[in-house]
Amino acid sequence: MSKKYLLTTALAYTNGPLHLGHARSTYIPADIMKKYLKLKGKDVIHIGGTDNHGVPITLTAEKEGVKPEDIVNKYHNEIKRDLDNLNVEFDSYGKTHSDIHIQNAQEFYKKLKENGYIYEKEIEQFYCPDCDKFLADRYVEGSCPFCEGEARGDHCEVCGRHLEPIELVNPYCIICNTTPQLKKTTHYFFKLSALSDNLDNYVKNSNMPDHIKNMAYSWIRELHDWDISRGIKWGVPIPDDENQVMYVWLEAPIGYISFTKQLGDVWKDYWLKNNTENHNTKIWHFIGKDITVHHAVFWPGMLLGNGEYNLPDSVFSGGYLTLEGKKMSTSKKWVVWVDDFIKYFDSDYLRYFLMANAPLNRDCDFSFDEFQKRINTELIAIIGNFTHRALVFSHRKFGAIPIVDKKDLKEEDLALLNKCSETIEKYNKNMMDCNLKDALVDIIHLAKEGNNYFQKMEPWTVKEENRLKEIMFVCGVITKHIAYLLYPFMPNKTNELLDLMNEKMDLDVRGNELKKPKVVFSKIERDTIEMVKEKLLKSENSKNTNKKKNKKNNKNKNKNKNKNGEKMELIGIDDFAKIELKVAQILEAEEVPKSKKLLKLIVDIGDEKRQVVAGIKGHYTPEELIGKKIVLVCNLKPAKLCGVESQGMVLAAGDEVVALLSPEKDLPVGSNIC
Ligand code: B3M
Ligand code: ZN
Repeated sequence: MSKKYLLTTALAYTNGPLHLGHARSTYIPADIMKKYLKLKGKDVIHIGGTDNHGVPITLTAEKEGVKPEDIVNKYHNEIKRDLDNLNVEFDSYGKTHSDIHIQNAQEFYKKLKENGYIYEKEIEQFYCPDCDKFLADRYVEGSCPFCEGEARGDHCEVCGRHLEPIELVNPYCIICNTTPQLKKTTHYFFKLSALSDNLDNYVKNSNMPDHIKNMAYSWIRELHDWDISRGIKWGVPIPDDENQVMYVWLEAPIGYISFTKQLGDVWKDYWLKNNTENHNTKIWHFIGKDITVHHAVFWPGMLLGNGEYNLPDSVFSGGYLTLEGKKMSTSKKWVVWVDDFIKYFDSDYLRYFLMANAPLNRDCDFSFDEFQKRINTELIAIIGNFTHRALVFSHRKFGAIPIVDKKDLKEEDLALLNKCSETIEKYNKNMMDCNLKDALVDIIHLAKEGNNYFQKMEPWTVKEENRLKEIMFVCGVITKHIAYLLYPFMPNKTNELLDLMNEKMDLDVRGNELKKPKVVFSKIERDTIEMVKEKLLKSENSKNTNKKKNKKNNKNKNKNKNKNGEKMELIGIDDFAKIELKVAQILEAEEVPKSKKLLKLIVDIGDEKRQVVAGIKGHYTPEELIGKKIVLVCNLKPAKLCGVESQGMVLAAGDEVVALLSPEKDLPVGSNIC
């Protein structure tokens, strides 16, 4: 059965331009895959665009005093400019704020409704009496119930946990600072929970990498129905309800289909189940790892509920990129924008470095020193060195890559040509598994072999012309292989190389006249790196920006950010001694109503009993907690979480798997920990 590949990249929010993190996690890997498949003669298209709805965009517009459309258009253009500069090619690139998408998303919704997957339900939501409006997630902020850090309605900035607005401690409306009230309103829900068996089955049969499958299974086990409407104006209107728009995460992925539709009728050959019976469509989503659940569970759930479309075959999620060892932060200006970077360096160098640095699914760091080192010691010293020497020597001696009869080649020549075939085999396997770093290593190894061969053959000492021709033929073949295999990663440089060789992008060597060689891979100088660092690394970390001034109740925010890779703030033993830790025993445990994560515990700390609220629901059942000995922070100021008072904090560790800390030996309740 023939295959068609449809690659998509996450639709960037039109809320800012692209930075190196976006480039690394999503756009560069997808483009490499697209170029690779195309070069192999496959039917492949890359679909992308921008995500124009959602509350952050309306907030930016409000802050700047302009219409959301203005923000959208500005950043849509900037994002596309950045992608063009990175050489990321699309077959169709769209906007979610477009007629084709709005219509398509509404049709999709109607079909979900027709199939019985949408229902209405009354919920309680924060409402600001001053602004007279319901506050969608991001319009309310407060403190995180888990770490007390500064948190937005849907997410804690400090510990990174997903939150529901009503879980916030001391919530306030971000427009006017008023404390919001809970008020009843009717929302639309998507019956995701009804699809859990189908989803489980789908994930099992998909080709997602194992780590993604495992994440998906754990989410599927805890599937809730999904609140998919918002009482705001900016977005795709819910059909037949003028007061609500679709939650942005419901409509945005439908954009993958809408933007394929921009290509005309061929869209059906990629998406429609009925049209693709005679071929196999591989839909591959490239995304950043923070949106894995949306692509591996929610979106396939929507497609299953709709029933008309093919489901994704795989999801490739790129890890986070830190900058010089610290978490990137656009608000603190600790970020390198693509547009700034490419003023100083060829985008090919960035593509190379970001893929060579670490496997795609791992987090990794961008540092300018490391960038310079890797480019100079790998790319320049190995690949650049070999290809340059091969071309210079052949040009000087013969004016072309000499063509010889393979029958005459010596054993060492054939061994190296064999290496070429082995490299291609390994490289192809790595590319198809999206092991892009390993594929680059394959190319580096081949270039190393080339260097060794050149060194060993010492062509400059070879007098016999035929033998010299054979050696330079072998070097020419390797150069051609390097250019071809490296092309998806470095389209500019490899095209320059082929231009010097007067060759096409394939594996054959035709012996065409060589152009006068020039250095294709030029070194990055120390001075350049220092100058660029000076210009681009300007954090506002230490400055007290006035942005946060009018926020309430967050006095201690931002202190403990070291979890996220930022520099650890050192404390003295006196600071530590301020924290009173005790062994406590859990006497009672129950769920906190309306909260997805909280359990209410009654614990014994020896001389008194305390009520504490812990974010461990889903990781422990109330029953299994009774009797457990744990560690409690006893002198924390009491706080209300979801309306329930907590007089202390239970210590626990872990993200996906959460474990309570407990003394390793059976100690009496109330024992001090120091
Ligand atoms: N705009 C989030 C992001 O840019 C979101 C992706 C939508 S993909 C359908 O990471
Ligand atoms: Zn308000």
